[in-house]
Amino acid sequence: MRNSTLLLVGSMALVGAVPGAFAADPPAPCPPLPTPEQLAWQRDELSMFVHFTVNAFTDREWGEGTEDPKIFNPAQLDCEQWARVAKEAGFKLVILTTKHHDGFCLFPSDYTDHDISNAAWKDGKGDLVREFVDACRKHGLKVGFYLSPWDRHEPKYADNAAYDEHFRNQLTELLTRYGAIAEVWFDGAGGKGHVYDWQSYYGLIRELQPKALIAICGPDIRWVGNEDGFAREDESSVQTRNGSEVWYPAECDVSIRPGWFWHKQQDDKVKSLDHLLDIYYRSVGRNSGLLLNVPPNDKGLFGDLDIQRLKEWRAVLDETFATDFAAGKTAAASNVRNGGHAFAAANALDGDIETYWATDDGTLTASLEVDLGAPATFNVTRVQEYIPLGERVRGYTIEAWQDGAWKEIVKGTTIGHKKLERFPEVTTPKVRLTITDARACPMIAGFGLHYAPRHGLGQGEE
Ligand code: FUL
Repeated sequence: MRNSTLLLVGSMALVGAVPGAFAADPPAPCPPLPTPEQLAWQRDELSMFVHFTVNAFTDREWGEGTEDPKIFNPAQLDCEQWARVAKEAGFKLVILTTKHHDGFCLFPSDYTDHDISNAAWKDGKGDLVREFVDACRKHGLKVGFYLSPWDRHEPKYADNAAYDEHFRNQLTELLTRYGAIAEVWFDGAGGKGHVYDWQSYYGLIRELQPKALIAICGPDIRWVGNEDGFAREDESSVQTRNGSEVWYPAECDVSIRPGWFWHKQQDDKVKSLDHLLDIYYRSVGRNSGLLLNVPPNDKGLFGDLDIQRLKEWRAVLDETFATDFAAGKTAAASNVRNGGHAFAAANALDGDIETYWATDDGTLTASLEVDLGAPATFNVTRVQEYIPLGERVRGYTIEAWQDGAWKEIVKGTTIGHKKLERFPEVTTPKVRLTITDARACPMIAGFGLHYAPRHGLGQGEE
């Protein structure tokens, strides 16, 4: 009896030590940390922007606010086409301009006549936002709303306080009629000199949709600072706001065409495949979200060339990342937290970003060596940190074993959720990732070696 009790206790301890892994003394958080919504957004990586308003009928980029709502008549509007295209291209969230600077609302608003209920489309009985939301949900996509603070139509815009109330009313309509909204996008353009009561907007959003992220002119997602789709090489989610460090990940917004809105003469000016691949590597591959705009035409449909290009883009990305030469290979590390299995080097190669290789507290530099078994040829590396417990790495290198010595192929600073590097192809049997600088013990959730049939290098400025 005594013996069997001992046996039972012994085996329970063993069971407890194996799969849970992370019960075994994980590193302490390294603040600031992402909220669950920021984390999910970063891991989603891809959002699609849809710019649509009267501009599709007037050939303008910024409507003046004096357009007759009647001109808005996308006779073949098919939000399901947008959603299908977005889904198939790998986007997780779609953000619609529910009101751009011209003030025309794609939803029937009780606070203006400058809206869809005075459009020719569906004799004013339609609600485009509703159709958009339904289509996204049907195809498993999250929904976001752009609502332009700058309003060139609304007479109340001249009076700050009156406009704040008007804007909150419209936000309330959007945030109470259409179910869960993942992101609210506040554009900083235009309206020079106008003072907005941002805090009251944020308060309302937190009250009505506590899980919605507030982007750009908002505290949750940061504008990367250009409209080219390019993040910095050392992009970090750790930023300083009012003297304190906060988690504030970057988003890269860029259009698939020269303009944000559809223009017939730009139908053949859709960005090239190489340009779009370059954008991917310089946004998602630099620890940022990509928000790629695809504007519907005056029929209410995405253009054939835009769709074709997105398909090509997805096909190349799938081909590139479907094969990982490091996956499941033998890994050894110069330091493993507690010396045990829970934080082993192999966790970085298991295809699961919830498991990670970690070092002991205070060990801020360490190497992970991967034996590929046989020489492999690749031209892209992928490194991912386990960001739920903070962003740590501030310097790293990747080396390939060549002619009897280690040769550096990548030297970087930040990693964050994902860092991709491109280079001319390398063939090697062994690779080494070295963390050279970190804010706290590094936690590496993913390390991959890929071969891109093309990766856009050489397009745009590096
Ligand atoms: C800018 C706007 O002025 C453009 O029209 C577009 O909406 C872009 C995303 O943001 O600031």
